[in-house]
Amino acid sequence: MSDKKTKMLLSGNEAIARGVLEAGVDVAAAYPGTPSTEIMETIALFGKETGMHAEWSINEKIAFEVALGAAWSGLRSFTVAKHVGLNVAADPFFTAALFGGMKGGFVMCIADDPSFHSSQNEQDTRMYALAAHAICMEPSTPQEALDMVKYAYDFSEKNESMIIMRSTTRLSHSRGPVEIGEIPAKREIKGEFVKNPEKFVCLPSSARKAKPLLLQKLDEMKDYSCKSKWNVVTKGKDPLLVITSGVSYTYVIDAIREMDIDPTIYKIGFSNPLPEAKIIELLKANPKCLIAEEVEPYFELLVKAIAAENGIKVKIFGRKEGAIPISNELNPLILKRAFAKVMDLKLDEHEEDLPSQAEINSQLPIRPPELCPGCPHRATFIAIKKAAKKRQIKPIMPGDIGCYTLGFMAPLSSVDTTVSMGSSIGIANGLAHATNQTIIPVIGDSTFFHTGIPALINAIVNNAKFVLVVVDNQLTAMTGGQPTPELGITAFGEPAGIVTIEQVCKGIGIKNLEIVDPYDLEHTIEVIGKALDSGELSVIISRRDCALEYARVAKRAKEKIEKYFVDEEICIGCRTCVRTFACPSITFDYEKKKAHVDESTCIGCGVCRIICPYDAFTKR
Ligand SMILES: Cc1ncc(C[n+]2csc(CCOP(=O)(O)OP(=O)(O)O)c2C)c(N)n1
Ligand code: SF4
Ligand code: SF4
Repeated sequence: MSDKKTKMLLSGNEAIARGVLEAGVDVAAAYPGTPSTEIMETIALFGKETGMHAEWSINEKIAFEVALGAAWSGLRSFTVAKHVGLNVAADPFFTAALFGGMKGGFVMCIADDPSFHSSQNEQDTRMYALAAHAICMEPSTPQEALDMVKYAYDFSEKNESMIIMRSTTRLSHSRGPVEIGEIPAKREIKGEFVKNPEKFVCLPSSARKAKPLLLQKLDEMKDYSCKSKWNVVTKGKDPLLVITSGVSYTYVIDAIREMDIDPTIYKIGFSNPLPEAKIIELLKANPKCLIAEEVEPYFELLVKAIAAENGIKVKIFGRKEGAIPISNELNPLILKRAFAKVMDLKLDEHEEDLPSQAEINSQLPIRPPELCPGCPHRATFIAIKKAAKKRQIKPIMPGDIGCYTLGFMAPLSSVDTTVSMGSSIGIANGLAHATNQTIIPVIGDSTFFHTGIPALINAIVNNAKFVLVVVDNQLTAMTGGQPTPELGITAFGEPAGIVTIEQVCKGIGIKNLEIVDPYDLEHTIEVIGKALDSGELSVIISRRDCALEYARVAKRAKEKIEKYFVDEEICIGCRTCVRTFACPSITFDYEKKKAHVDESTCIGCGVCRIICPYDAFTKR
């Protein structure tokens, strides 16, 4: 990125990162999660030159607290997470919103994921803002994202409040032209924490005083919200008001252009507190109101309440009412259909009949995600299955969130539950007490550090017995390979302290602890078997680099990877490799009745050699 005032094509995430850098943020902390990850990655790429501190924290709660500590020390601070990350940070978030006291601006960016593109749920961060009485802003375009972030820092400092910057997948990941500004020159970080127990020791007695002050502040901000440049009315001639925000606004614009209609549009950048007086004025001037928003009917519920409280006779349409589907993200066609319904218009026939996204998806060939060729997780799952089968055990395997979640798919069929990060071990605790079944929770290394450790301690102190398998590929693979505590590398790529999983396990008193290499399948099966036989709480760290990362590193170093191939003289066509193991590099030629290895994707892990009962796989 250059410092000159010039236009660049930036994604929403890059624009938010650029806004953070231009705002002169001194401390930024995050835990990765799609669709937000690139924000911190971009800050880490360019932030070092500014003298700022940027870090991948162990989880979102800690990232939030790192930023809060900095803001309370008078520094501009930033934290970012995906929507479910706010659940992890919710405890300090609610209290920080109540007490404020941010002398340095504090912006928390949360990226929601309408349509569940890469998430287990579709929660709406504006609901959190409402519940915590926190200020929430929503940009619509990458340009607005950059400008709004910079503005938010001034606003945060003026009010000593935290600002939520809400993005969604489409804004985060789509690109647009952005006029960029200057990034402040390199500087020393020099904040100072000034003691103020009334403000920073958040006790019931001070909370009781803080709450009415916060509510009053938010109430006063409603007027400000009415005048804010981020809440924009575009007057139209048609007797319809559209209230919208974020990326939905851009779909509204597309839809009205294509339909040649002219409603009044109220684009809201301040989602909390709402510009109530302006909404009342606009509702009174229009007989109908369509609300276009993602994800929940947040505006719809509040606007309906405002209309009812003020006795305004206006028909309000939206997601709850049914003009717009209640779930999944919007697009211009969904809005055209909504406009047609609300304004009693006819769409072109083909638009009336166009299949929905769900209908289109059901017509497409299914391309489920799968573990990469040579992924060590596959070998670990196979080892668990083989060890259990030998003992005629059908274990229950609470899983977790990471690449290894894909272990739920056939033929591995090895993940029985997935809820939230860290919950494999938590649920294993419950299952261990509730059943007589054999419990084998499986968790990734990043997830172990994120929220797995307390649940493992819980097992020790409550006598829960299970065999925990930590699939340790030495990075956070699912979100693109961010470092874990075992790597000893900061977000800037500088050397840092190391914490290993075995250190943690030994430290908390795990007695049965083993480290295995899943590519050494036979040894791994043996070790898992012994742990199962012991009936004790055991931890097995199954450690081997992520295969994708291994291939990347080898490519960069111009190292040749030795591939495997199938010796057709030996292969008898039993299909054990494709049926039970399913490495995507292995296919089966039904004419020849022989297995085949795609050498372009094979990473030479050699596990297929052990799987094949006839030893048909061999090195090229
Ligand atoms: C609370 C929360 N934060 C972030 C994410 C995004 N995310 C999904 S899996 C994952 C970590 C995966 O790393 P690891 O456990 O090491 O497994 P791997 O993908 O490397 O196999 C992250 C950060 C999430 N789903 N939930
Ligand atoms: S990215 Fe790494 S951990 Fe994830 S599936 Fe591929 S090889 Fe396995
Ligand atoms: S060696 Fe075998 S199991 Fe490993 S990637 Fe190649 S084909 Fe797949």
